[in-house]
Amino acid sequence: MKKILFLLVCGLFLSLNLAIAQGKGKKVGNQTVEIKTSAQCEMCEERISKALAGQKGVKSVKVNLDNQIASVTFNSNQITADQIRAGITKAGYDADDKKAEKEAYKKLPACCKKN
Ligand SMILES: [Cu+2]
Repeated sequence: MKKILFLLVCGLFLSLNLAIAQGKGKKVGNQTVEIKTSAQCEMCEERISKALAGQKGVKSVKVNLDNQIASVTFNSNQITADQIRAGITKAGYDADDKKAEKEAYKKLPACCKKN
């Protein structure tokens, strides 16, 4: 009986370790994050793309103007999703719950400001 219990505990421990290892594995490498922005037009799209393309670790940026979602693929070893959001706010746009930096927002052309 004790032997069975011991094996059971061992098995549980092993699968737990495996799950943790897999979780860690997922964090490494390229990831895509979807960020809700306040982009209004193609100029906004370009501005956000340029701002993010200049950040180390950012692989690609796509801004969907229909829903204002920026899909950003990045290397999580080099940059975090929060750093990407910060890059968007620095360009003058909202990024999820983070508000655009006021100074950058003021510099945007009138057509790019929020209605
Ligand atoms: Cu615009």
